[in-house]
Amino acid sequence: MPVKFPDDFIWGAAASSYQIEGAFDVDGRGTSIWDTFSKTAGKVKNGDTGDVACDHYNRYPEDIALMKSMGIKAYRFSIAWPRLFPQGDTVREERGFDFYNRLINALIAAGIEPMVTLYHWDLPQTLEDEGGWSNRKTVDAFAHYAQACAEAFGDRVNSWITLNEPWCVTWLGYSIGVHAPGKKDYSMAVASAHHTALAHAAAQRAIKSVRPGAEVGLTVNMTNYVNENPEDASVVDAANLLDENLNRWWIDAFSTGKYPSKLIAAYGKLATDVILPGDDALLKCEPDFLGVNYYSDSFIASAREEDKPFSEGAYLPLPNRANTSIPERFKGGLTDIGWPVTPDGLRVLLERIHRDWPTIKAIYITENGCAINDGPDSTGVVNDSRRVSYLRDHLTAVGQAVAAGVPVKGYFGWSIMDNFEWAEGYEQRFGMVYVDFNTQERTIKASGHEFSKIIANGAVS
Ligand code: IFM
Repeated sequence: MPVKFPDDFIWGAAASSYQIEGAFDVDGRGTSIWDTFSKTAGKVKNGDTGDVACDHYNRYPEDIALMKSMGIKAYRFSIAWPRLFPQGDTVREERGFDFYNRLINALIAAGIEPMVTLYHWDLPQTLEDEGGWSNRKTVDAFAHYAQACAEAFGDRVNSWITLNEPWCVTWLGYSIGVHAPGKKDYSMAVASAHHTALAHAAAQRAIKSVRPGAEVGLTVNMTNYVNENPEDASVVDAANLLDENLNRWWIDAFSTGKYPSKLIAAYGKLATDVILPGDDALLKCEPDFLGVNYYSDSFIASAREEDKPFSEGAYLPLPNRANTSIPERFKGGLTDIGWPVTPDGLRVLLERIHRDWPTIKAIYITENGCAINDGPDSTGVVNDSRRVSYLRDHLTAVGQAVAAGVPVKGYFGWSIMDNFEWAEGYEQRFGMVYVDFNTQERTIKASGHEFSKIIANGAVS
């Protein structure tokens, strides 16, 4: 049976500034934490950087034409904060504003709706030098930047995402240290978890103060923690704590003004030191939508003394431990980055969001995709058949959730094109369009053609 989508369903593709733009030192752009991190030896595979990336800064007309030819109706991109405010303060760089004006105008001329993410990880280095997201002052700087964007672009951009994946910003950036700024400091991470939640609400208020009709939301990365051993109470506890850490922290914050209580107890003084009286009211806000990034489910087999403590992965305090390895039954079909393929998990997750946070009136899948590193064959065709299946199966899951009454309003495939995959450099390819990083030639992959077909039919058939 074909899975049919509503006529007004938004079909989009996504990317982010540092991952595709390149032009790192052009038109007055300031240095971001990813410039610094990627140029620090040993941080990114093969020493790759985003200096050139997909050269989208110069090639955006070609990229927009490509999206148009694919039938894509909306494009989620991010603004590089240091292009607009190179020092992270209030001093503007007009050439940065000009670039995003050109990009937005070209999208609209092509009939593609722009959806803007304000923070997809390129923090001005000057702000990081003062503690970055662990410093509460960054919240004010972010609100100022958000308001400037709404003033400059809000006559043409209606949909705004404040931050992308604050969990990654916090835990990968400040505790595990595998993303910029590469800190391994648990207290900085807890502070960042709070400040990114405050930043979302502050930016939403700032945007609405100048564009009351704008649609504003937060994008979170989510998973289902599947309990592989449900009779074991310690696994239940571990799964709950992980769920609070990843799935609930930011959504509970804006929905209720409060964080999940077990986690607050576990963080103890680290949390109570940074959560100030009156913050409940500052955290609470009613977003117009939730952005969900989903790639795969996660699994917990055990939570025993001999398991790895979470704090080695450094996102939960000792003495919590868990074996979170991938079950055998998925190992035959991992994506090239090693993530299991669990399409029905997306339906389960969407139904859970609708059940647990009924005040969320609209959901966009702001990212979904897979790293499959197939390249062109001898005829130049990129037959990424595993991504074709991934796309079809995940969209089927979305369609089932919609049919069950979950208010999913749109789907943005990650990514429109292969790009700089953070600490993995250019080795992992998430694109529906293949990029030859030597020549910058673009080739629509089989999955890109499949996506076009699905968009044209409004259905997975
Ligand atoms: O490439 C990233 C993106 O920037 C954020 N979400 C996950 C993607 C794949 O790892």
